[in-house]
Amino acid sequence: MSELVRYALRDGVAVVTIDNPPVNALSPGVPEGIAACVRQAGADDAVTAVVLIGAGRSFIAGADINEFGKITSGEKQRGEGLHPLLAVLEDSAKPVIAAIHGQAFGGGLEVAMACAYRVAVASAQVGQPEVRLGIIPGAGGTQRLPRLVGVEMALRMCQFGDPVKVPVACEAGLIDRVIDGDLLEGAVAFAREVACQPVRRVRDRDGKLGTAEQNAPLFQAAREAAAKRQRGLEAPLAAIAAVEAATRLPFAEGLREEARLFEERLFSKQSKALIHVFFGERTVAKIPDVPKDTPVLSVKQAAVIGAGTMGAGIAMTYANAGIAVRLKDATAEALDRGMASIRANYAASVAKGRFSQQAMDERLARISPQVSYEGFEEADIIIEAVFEGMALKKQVFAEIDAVAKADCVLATNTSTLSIDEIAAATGRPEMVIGHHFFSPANVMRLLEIVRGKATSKTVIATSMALARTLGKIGVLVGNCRGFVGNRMFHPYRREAQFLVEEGARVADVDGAMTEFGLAMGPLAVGDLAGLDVGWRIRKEYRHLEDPRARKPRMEDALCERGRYGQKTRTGWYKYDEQRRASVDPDVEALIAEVRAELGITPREIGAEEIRERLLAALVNEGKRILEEGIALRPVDIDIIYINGYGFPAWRGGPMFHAGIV
Ligand code: T1G
Repeated sequence: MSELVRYALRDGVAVVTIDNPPVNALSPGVPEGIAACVRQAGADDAVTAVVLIGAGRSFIAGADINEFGKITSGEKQRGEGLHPLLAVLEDSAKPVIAAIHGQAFGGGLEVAMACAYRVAVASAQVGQPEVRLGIIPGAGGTQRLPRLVGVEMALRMCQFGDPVKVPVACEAGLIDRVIDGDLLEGAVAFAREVACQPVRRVRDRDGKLGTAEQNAPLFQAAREAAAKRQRGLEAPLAAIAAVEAATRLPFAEGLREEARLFEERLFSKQSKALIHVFFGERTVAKIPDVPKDTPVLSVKQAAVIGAGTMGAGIAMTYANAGIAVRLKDATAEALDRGMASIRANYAASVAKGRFSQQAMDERLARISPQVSYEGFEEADIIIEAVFEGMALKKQVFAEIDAVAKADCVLATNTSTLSIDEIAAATGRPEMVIGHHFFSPANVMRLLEIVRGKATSKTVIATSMALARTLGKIGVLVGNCRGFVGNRMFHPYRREAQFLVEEGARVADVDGAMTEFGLAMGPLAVGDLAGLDVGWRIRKEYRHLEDPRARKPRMEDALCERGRYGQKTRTGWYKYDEQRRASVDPDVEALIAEVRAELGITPREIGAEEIRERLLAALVNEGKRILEEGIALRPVDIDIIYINGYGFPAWRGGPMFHAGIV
């Protein structure tokens, strides 16, 4: 018995409690402790059955992910993994009942499936999320799951990794009973009920495996879905192959095939990258100079100024999180437009079945459109999302400074302007912070939280906690032009223009990056955002530019001809009514003109050079940002690029991909 796993007797039932906070991961000592307790129960005649339960908030969240790095670095051998424990559970003469609350994920579910029975509270979730780490279940999950729930559901669970709620899992045969009331009490009662009944090991149940004819279309469909929705990812295909092995091979051979596929994935670059991202998403919440116990302000009421695309999206974000939000704009017309876009957005979600009409009505009811500052004095946070001009932002901040209560967080959604300059328009710069949402604000997970020189630690801690409440990934960054994401995006998009001016085809520049795994190439992104946005800023800051620095010419030339991108149906590409892009001969002609003007003789430029130069532009700016302390760590930049700019998570982010960790 160890402090990680406790043993107790209750009405002739051995209760084995795993206590490895925070999530009862199967860290070294835990599997061994469980096995020792099950053996102890087996040797005790007074014991008729065993209940396995987690202390704290969860059953078992899976293998200890920290261990994988030690194995792949050669620091430790993988050994037999969980298989010795699974054998003890499965061969126990007395039935072992897994009692599940919170999560039974990965190895946690695999442990539970090696038990004779599984009971759970309705609020718990089960799943095999391994593919999200670039691996697959490695302890029999792909072999036992189809035997319990059938091939189709097992495939879906192993290929996509989504959690399943207990009532659904019970319906499918994965959970034997849903326990109402106290889980331990219910599990002990269930154990006494089944103590003397014969047990059929899951591995011996083949009734749900179906036949090759029945399964062939399922595997075909799974592979097609992987090609469409999981482009570039290797683990889903390995998960499909492992489940397929369960339908073709005897259990022991299927287990060996799973182990082979697991090993391949564990040592893959994609798994290292995805594990880097898993921990990275948690590391970014740790701010060295803002202690974990920094007081956090409560945010029950919000107010947004500006009902444009961003303001409306931000208001939806708060309403979706259950927070009442006032939405102010200067004119009723602007407000009506904003509210109309919110209603249309929600209606589209209801039409797609994302949520019910009632949920839409509840969210809408949380948004109060208005043209005055009425009620702003009650707001716990005010978010400014007006036109991206410093004069207007300063005016708005002076106004809210006059109405907001003392402990109201004053946030600006600016995407490039100085937080310090905006804060100076108020008498309380310590309450001012940047909350840079990414469009569409109600969809994109990233929230760049920009600290000003005077921003207080409480306002930072409140913002980080609020990001979680809003379902966002909050990344704290320093104040400079473009902060982190947009600042890096600038040289990246500039290099894309240089490549075209030197001879690369527009579609090849974008194609090289979509092939790399980005959702969109740099030029298509410019067309989407509007080339005129950058053009206006360049004209405003022309006087600050280094006259010696090489400047791209192409996007100015496009804008001078009114080719702003999708909004004008012409930009780098031309667009049809459905906004489908195609190469535009006029652009080709303009490119030739610009090359001639610049005295450039075009040359062939291949995908490798394109990728190398664009990624170098991104990473070199990232290095400067780290040197200046604008980003805390390389992983913060990776999380920003994955969640705000479509950088493929399975590449780990730009800095990880460049070997900078
Ligand atoms: N191993 C190690 N640490 C883990 C962990 C794990 N499996 N899961 C969470 N943590 C840490 C996390 O880094 C954080 O640390 C703290 O626990 C709280 O986590 C053999 C091979 C369970 C839904 O993929 O999905 O089993 O920041 O902030 O929001 O075939 O954690 O406090 O220092 O996420 O309440 C499969 C991963 C593993 C589940 C809880 N299992 N975890 O969410 O807390 S591979 C997973 C989660 C495997 C088998 C295979 C979530 C959660 P820190 P948290 P949460």
